[in-house]
Amino acid sequence: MFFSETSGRASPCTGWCQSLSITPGGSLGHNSSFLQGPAFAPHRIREAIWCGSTNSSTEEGKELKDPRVLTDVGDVPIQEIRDCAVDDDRLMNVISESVKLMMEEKLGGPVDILHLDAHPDIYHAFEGNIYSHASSFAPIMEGGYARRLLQVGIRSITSEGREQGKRFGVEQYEMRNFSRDRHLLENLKLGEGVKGVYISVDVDCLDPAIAPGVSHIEPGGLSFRDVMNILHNLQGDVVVADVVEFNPQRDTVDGMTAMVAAKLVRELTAKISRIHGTG
Ligand SMILES: [Mn+2]
Repeated sequence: MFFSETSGRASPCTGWCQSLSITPGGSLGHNSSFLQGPAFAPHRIREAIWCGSTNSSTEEGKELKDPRVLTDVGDVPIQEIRDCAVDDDRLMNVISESVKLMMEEKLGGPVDILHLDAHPDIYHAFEGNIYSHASSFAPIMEGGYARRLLQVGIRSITSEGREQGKRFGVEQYEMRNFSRDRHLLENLKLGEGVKGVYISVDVDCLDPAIAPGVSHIEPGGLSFRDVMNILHNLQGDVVVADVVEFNPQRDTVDGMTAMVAAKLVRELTAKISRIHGTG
């Protein structure tokens, strides 16, 4: 699932099914605190996934053209529904119910969440907005939907972000300590005893030199290979994933960040699929 806007992440039931990776996009810009360009992301990511400059095999040898690995079910028409004057509370229900239809069997209990982001997105209500993209993880933790929340790539965090992290027992791994934490993060084992693992990737976890097409440019981030190592080596039953905050309006003319976001979707889809790769 690639949501352009992190508000979509606040639903505890969003995600891909496991053996069949369903990939709905969602476009929602109005809860963004700065720019709204991410609303255009799903279309650009789709184009980049199937771009002729690369092939349809993932790094570990899974074939994306196999519908058991990737099935694209289109977008949830979030912005269109909002244009009909549907308010945010009801919008959240639309998102939740749409995804519940697709993955009912995977609901009904907490997960472990691996969250890659420059920001902890855990304000109670950023600028008074509980649906702000900077507040996604507060309702998840308040609602008990996550047993563990690991935040990786953090390098823009306020005292409130740290306090909220302590309050909810969040494991916050800050970039300034990444060389110390690298071994641990590249050998994670999560999801045992709960419903599985939810991976949420904000594209700005990456260094902006690699992925400049984001609204909140924050130097000093992860390399693409750092992220791949963390994801490929993760041991656990990954049941849900999202890729958020790619802003095509800030991308390079050759669409570098679109390719980065697309590769994240490709590799995450493969991680969820139970089909064995050839790599
Ligand atoms: Mn972020």
